[in-house]
Amino acid sequence: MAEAAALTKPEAESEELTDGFNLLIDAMKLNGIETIYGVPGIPITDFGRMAQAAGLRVLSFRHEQNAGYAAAIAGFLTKKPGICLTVSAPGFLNGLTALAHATTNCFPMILVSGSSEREVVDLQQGDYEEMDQLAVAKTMCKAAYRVLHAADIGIGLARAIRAAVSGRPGGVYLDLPAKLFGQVMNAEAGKKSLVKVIDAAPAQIPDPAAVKRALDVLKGAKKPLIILGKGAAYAQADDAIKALVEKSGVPFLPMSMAKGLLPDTHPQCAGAARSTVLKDSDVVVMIGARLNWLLSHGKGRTWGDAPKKFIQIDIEPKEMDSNVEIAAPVVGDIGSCVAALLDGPNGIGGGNWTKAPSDWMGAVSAKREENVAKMAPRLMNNNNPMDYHGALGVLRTIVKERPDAILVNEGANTLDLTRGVIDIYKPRKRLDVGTWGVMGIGMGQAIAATVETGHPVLAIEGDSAFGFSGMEVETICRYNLPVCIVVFNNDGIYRGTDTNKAGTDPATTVFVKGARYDKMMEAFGGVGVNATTPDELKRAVNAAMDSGKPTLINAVIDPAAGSESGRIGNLNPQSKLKKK
Ligand code: OXT
Ligand code: ADP
Ligand code: MG
Repeated sequence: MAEAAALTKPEAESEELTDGFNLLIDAMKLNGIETIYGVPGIPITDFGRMAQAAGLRVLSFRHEQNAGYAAAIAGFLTKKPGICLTVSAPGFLNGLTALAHATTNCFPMILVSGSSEREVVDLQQGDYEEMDQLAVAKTMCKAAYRVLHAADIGIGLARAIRAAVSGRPGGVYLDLPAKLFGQVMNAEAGKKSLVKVIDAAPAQIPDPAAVKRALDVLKGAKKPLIILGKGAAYAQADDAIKALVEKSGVPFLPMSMAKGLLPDTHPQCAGAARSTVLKDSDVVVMIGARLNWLLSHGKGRTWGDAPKKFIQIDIEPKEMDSNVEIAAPVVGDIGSCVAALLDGPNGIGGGNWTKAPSDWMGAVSAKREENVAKMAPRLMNNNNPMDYHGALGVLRTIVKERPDAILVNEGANTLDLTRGVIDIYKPRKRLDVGTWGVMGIGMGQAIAATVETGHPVLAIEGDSAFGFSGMEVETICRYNLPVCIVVFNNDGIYRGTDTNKAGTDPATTVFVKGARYDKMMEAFGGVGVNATTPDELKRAVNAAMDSGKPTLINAVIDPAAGSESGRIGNLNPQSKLKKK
């Protein structure tokens, strides 16, 4: 048998032995992995038990997809790969969406899955949960590896870690066939086979010529703009980015998960003047953001007719010119690139640098104040049933008073309006649906956010969005985590008012009317509250954030208040034929 060759035969009865289970645990500990998110079962049940006994934190979820989203966001928050552990075929497939999501969002994550035996899988002889998982995973991640011999576990994990965090971060798959776990070998040889990954994500210093080119382009700008993306939040170069923004005097636009890198209330923040700055700017500095659909691919109506030059800072050279010409590509890690742009007398931090024209910043501020003033009265409304703005008005104050809490957010209207209304004050405090706009990240992100940072979480969830991971309220209660979930319950997807004109089934976008999501939390010993007014909502959220008890508040929202797909209704294809 193939795996027999991998065994180092014990030389004497007294010889100290180790096995695949222990080698994997030792390799993880050696590389500073502290937490595993997963679902137990064949063939990794004992591994979970043993890892827990060895001091790793092993958090068991109710579904692998949620464990995977937890691992992915743990990677974003810590710059270390988040680990998701699953069983073979169905468990592996359940984790795969999260692996692809991690790769798409540039979050480092390793999906570790047990698998069936190679000999049986390759001959398709019908093993328990038989599937060629490595082949399936390859298209969904940055790298995929399989380990067949216990002596290779150290190398396998080292390769997975380095692949996940170096260069552009992403998802990695590690395939571990069942028999690997039980393989024994000499303990000393096993110890020697382990690899500590040195400098897993080496600094990537930009070419000085590229830095000079970028400075020259920026110097010529009359209406410059800095766009901060979640890559900038990931990079944890917070002080350098703040210095770049403030010393340049350039307005900045944070993408959703980059909110808080500098506070949304910062005088240079252009979040509330988005359309204006995209349209009117002449030079745009992209820092860890891609010109994908979220930025209308850098062209078209959103960007106006005036010619624009782009400076782009990114660790991935292939990102340059992906949608439009990049006049000044700066390839490297954000910390090094921003430091280089600030450096020296001619750099942005130097004595020879002239700040951006103040009339431009003035025009941006005026637009911003106009939009903020327009929104203000809507946030104070006390409508019953509540609308989104009335509910968000009170939540906005609660977040302001608790800037260390982490906000998790998903839905359509619930997502888009929360993003606009709730100011974020510190880096990496807003987590959401990311590049794919995926529903279901909510509970996984909430759990990992508090586990990884120790801070409480406020999760603002559309009722549909919450449904994708709602069973994890049991997980939140089981581990007694300080998570307050507010479900914006408008009886459906976008709105609760659709009707089916053809039959007796409900319309495709509506749910049970008057559902009580708070009862789900009560079922597992947490606190459930039904809130019908902004006052009730405020009281319940404050109590939850003060107590740290797992809480779910069913916030009753007017079913007619939302719009189709929130703010991205324009992306919905519609039939030009007469509707039936
Ligand atoms: O400058 P202008 O004048 O233009 O104004 C802008 C800002 O300047 C201004 N602004 C402000 N004004 C005042 N004060 C402040 N503080 C302020 N801040 C900003 O406001 C406007 C708007 O600003 P914004 O938001 O920055 O700009 P804009 O133009 O919207 O930005 C464009 C985008 C594209 C960057 C932005 O919209 C964005 O990031 N969008 C992300 C959208 C997204 O990802 N949506 C999620 C997917 S929708 C859909 O696919 C859904 N599904 C299908 C599905 C999915 N997704 N996944 C899976 C696995 N299966 C199925 C489903 C099932 S959503 C969904 C469920 C929905 O139902 P729920 O019940 O959960 O939710 P409800 O809708 O609530 O019912
Ligand atoms: P957003 O959705 O916020 O616009 P994206 O996910 O589209 O952000 O873009 C993030 C970008 O950041 C990716 O192109 C990725 O390569 C880049 N990135 C991630 N980490 C780093 C880093 N440490 N240094 C430089 N670029 C990075
Ligand atoms: Mg809804």
